[in-house]
Amino acid sequence: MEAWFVSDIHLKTAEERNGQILLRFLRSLLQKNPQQVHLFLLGDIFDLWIGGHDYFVKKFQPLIDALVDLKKAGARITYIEGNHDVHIESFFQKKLGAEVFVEAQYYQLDGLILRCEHGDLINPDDIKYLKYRSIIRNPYIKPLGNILPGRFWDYLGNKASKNSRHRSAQFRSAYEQKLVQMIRDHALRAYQEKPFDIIISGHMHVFDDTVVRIGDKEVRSVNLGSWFEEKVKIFRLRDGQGDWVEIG
Ligand SMILES: [Mn+2]
Repeated sequence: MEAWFVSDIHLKTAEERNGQILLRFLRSLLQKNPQQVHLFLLGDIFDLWIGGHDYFVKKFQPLIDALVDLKKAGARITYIEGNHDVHIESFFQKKLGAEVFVEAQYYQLDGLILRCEHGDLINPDDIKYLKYRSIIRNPYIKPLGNILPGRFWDYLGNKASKNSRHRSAQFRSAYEQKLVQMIRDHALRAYQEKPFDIIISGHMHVFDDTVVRIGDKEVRSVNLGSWFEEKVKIFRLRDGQGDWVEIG
């Protein structure tokens, strides 16, 4: 089994650098043995995707085609929504056949227990975001995702992501160590909820791969960082071993 973990690409178009890197990566998975591939999309793959609009499907068509091919060839695709890809199941689950979730999920992979999540609950101090999350996750808001036109969400999302990027860039440079600590503290908290061997998250845009000691147990805590780097690297679990693969 070969599992790949991708998050926080924040694609605005299929044509930009990271869109092309993702496309080449998806095609490379197709060249392997797709029936042995489990692709985890752990949120914020797109800078904005709301609801089941054709608008977004068309906007990212080459990538969608590659995902469809991969699924048809027998790969398993799990998509955990981020805060920029919201209420996506009407396309990704019903049409593409991926498994779509919002909250953390547990998997057994080559004898390891794995916890995967987007990571937007890692920072308990981000009160503003937690409020926003409770609004966009409200079941009464959900239908709007399909009613209001894609262009409207695109406009709103571009405005929102500009603000949040500005904030988070400042936040990051001053508090990167604090973010890393939050990721590790979260691993501890999550372990108390339900034990695992590896926890994999994104959202924080800080790469972190460390061993956290919990009592006499050692668990691996991985944050996937983002694709806003000169070199893109993807976390892979193959035959129970985790490593980072640089792709271009
Ligand atoms: Mn996020």
